[in-house]
Amino acid sequence: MTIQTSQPTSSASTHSAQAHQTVSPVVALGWLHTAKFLTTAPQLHFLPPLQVPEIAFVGRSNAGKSTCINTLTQQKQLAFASKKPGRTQHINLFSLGKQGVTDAVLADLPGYGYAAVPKADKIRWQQVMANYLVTRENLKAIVLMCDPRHGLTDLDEVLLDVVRPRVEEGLKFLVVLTKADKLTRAEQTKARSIMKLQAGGGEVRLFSATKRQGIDEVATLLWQWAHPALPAQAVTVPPETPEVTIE
Ligand SMILES: Nc1nc2c(ncn2[C@@H]2O[C@H](COP(=O)(O)OP(=O)(O)OP(=O)(O)O)[C@@H](O)[C@H]2O)c(=O)[nH]1
Ligand SMILES: [Mg+2]
Repeated sequence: MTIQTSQPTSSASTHSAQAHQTVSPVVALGWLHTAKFLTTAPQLHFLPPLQVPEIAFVGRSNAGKSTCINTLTQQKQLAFASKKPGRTQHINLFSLGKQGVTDAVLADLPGYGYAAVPKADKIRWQQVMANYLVTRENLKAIVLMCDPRHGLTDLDEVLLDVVRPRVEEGLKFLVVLTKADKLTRAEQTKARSIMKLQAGGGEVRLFSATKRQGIDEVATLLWQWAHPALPAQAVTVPPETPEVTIE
């Protein structure tokens, strides 16, 4: 007679539960609210090399990047937001993590496309940003802020081309349609569908800092990207179920 011993909970099944774990917006926002200023750099080589996941906010000048960071982190002046385009001129890093242990970083990048910036400065900045997006090793996700009243600009398209190879290799990508409060419900739905087609498989979310729309959704997504489930190779394969033979 062959008796199958009772199966212990295998680590493989634990892992598959983790891979689909969801997080409540309360946890995701609690994590974002721990944000602290870390450092600022005018150029890529001044940025410290980091091991933790980095999430970069990019987009045209005045799109609402700094405001979005302040809203998600619930801090009025963490990132410099301003009516005057071109307010952010450095790469600013903010650390995140409970109990003082940094487990991710947000990066606020200067916007592009502001007409009043001298051409030489524009070109210099485009090079800094392209370099950052292509070579920053711990870059885990890009959040492209886009005002749906303008849609993707030529420079947004250039950025998409620059990051496409990394997105194909697994870099996470989210288009945040900002200032959704300026659109009617129908316009919001339409803008979202159009962007979904243009985002090349990336995520799309509507967002409004003034109406506090989309905050939970964006926070949850960023938390999940910064806290991925264990990679498959970290899972120990359970021993085969032993068989006990009784003569
Ligand atoms: N109505 C509305 N206005 C917003 C929203 N988010 C940002 N703004 C306004 O848009 C302007 C630009 O916001 P910023 O956050 O400074 O934009 P930015 O993308 O960081 O700009 P740069 O630093 O120049 O690249 C400010 O006047 C904000 O108050 C929003 O959700 N709704
Ligand atoms: Mg800014």
